[in-house]
Amino acid sequence: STVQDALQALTDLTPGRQQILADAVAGLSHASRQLPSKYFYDARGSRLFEQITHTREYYPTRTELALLDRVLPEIAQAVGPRVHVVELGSGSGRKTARLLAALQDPVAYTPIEISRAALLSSIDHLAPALPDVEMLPVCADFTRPVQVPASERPAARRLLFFPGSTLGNFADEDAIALLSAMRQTMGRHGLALVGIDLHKDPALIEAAYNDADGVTAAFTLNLLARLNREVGSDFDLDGFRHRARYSTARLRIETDLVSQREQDVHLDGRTFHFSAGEPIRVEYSHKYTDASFGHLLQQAGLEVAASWNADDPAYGLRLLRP
Ligand code: AVI
Repeated sequence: STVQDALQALTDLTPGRQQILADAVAGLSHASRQLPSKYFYDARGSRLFEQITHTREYYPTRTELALLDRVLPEIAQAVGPRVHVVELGSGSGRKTARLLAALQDPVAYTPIEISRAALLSSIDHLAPALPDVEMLPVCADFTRPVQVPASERPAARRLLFFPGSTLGNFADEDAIALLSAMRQTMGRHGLALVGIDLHKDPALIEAAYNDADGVTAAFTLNLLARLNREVGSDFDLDGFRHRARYSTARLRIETDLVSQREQDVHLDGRTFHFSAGEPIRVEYSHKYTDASFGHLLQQAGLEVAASWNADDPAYGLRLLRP
């Protein structure tokens, strides 16, 4: 099909060994050690994340799905007919299919995704069910402004879709840069529908990132297994432990891998010395209030056009406009 042809022509922008190595060396050389959470998502990491979304404790995914189902008619009303839906990251397909089915005569769908394989599979899932929606995938880094291909039928406006509270994984500075890039990608008449997890009882939040079966711990530790395999480091997976704590001052889960003893890790001919109890910061998951989210929007030149919340546990969808 023409969609398959278009996909074949796309360059795979998945970060290669050199990029991952450079990021790992830079992060471990920092006084407060860190590794980028985007590297969680290799094949095993993506499977483990999917498993996390089915644990009893991890409420965001099921809460967002239920909220979406409840308010989709209102979203469709607010967005209007003939939109071009642009999704940041290749969605689970589940949320995207529901959104496209609820909208009035959507003209096109563009997933923006850095991995060509993930793009392929999202289109494979969606195209058969939505024959009237033109599929226009783009292989790109969605943290920068993206040129969205024009649809055959003219679109009334673009609707960017960024569910899952993935925004929360970005530090505030990076979240502002991403929201600014989204403002450019959506255009003057565009909108964005963003899912955000909200501040609530810290015990509930911490439980979601410390599930009793240890799926989240396995997910976090998989980062070290991936680095060992792909860039040749020698992290001892029993030498580090998952720790996720909620900071009520900064409204975010801070996830660390904590060295269980004094030890050396080797990477690219360098030695990284760890003391007992020394953490590597591997992830943030921000939980917003109206004030903290409003602050990001203001810095990015966006405002809230409409807002929907689930109450228990609290979770939000925000329709944004420039
Ligand atoms: C993908 N992202 C929104 C998840 C979150 O909740 O921050 C990733 C995750 N990390 C641990 N559990 C889930």
